[in-house]
Amino acid sequence: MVSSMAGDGARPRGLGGGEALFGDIRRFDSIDSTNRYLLDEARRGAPEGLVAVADHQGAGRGRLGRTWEAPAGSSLLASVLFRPELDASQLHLLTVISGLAAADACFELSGVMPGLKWPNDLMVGHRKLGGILAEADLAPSAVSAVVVGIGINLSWPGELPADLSSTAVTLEEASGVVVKRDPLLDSILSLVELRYRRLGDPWGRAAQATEYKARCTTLGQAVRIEMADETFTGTGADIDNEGHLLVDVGMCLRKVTAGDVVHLRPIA
Ligand code: BT5
Repeated sequence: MVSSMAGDGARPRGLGGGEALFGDIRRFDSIDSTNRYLLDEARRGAPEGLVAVADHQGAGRGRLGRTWEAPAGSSLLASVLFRPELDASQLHLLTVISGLAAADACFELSGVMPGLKWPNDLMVGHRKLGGILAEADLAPSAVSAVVVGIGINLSWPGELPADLSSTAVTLEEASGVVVKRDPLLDSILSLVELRYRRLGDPWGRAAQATEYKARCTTLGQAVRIEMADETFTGTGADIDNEGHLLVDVGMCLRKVTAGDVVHLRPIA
């Protein structure tokens, strides 16, 4: 159910006083998935910049068919629609800039700066604070739309579910600060807009990837890479200009464009 919509003259102002790119925000009390909603809207022709945010998702999605769990009102659950002029090989940069923006916004409002674990996690220590899910709607010859969903745990009403209690964390637990969803969303949207505009030229793309590289906690770590058809180990070595991970496997660097990364702790 849509509980309210911006767009009737109440659109937020963007950078430099212009109209904000992400000014049309659709708010839901409950929905299956904000990513699913925006992908459907994109197929119906919705313009770039549409945002969906929900108090609760009945079928919140993670990557690879996994689920994102969050009690009603506990989290930021939001998605944004991009229609990027990027090659398919550059699309991971949308996850990169969203992670950088989300981490900066968490720091601004709570004082805690989450770490960025490749490819899509916001971490506090070894526990997951948030995750990013980019899903593309590919037209025959080009990328027509990419929806980037962001889930961040703010304050849970009770105990974390048993399956998450050792792996997840909330921003309140990490910082002692109760961060409200809407100011966090506003901050993320304006920071993502700034970064997204910089993706339009090669220098801007390289600069974003370089910043991500400087902040990515996967580099220098012993890692296990889990892909659909293969698992291997190595050391996180570098991030290329498209935001992909390069893993040192001894004889060479292997590029990883998609997959799960497990940070292996050294054996004491
Ligand atoms: C992600 O997937 O981390 C992407 C999460 C994206 C969620 C947002 S919410 C708004 C938008 N709409 C959607 O439907 N989704 C997006 P992945 O890397 O595959 O991680 C998923 C795994 O994280 C699960 O299998 C659990 O182990 C764990 N997990 C689930 N809920 C969690 C939570 N609230 N906090 C921490 N970990 C969680």
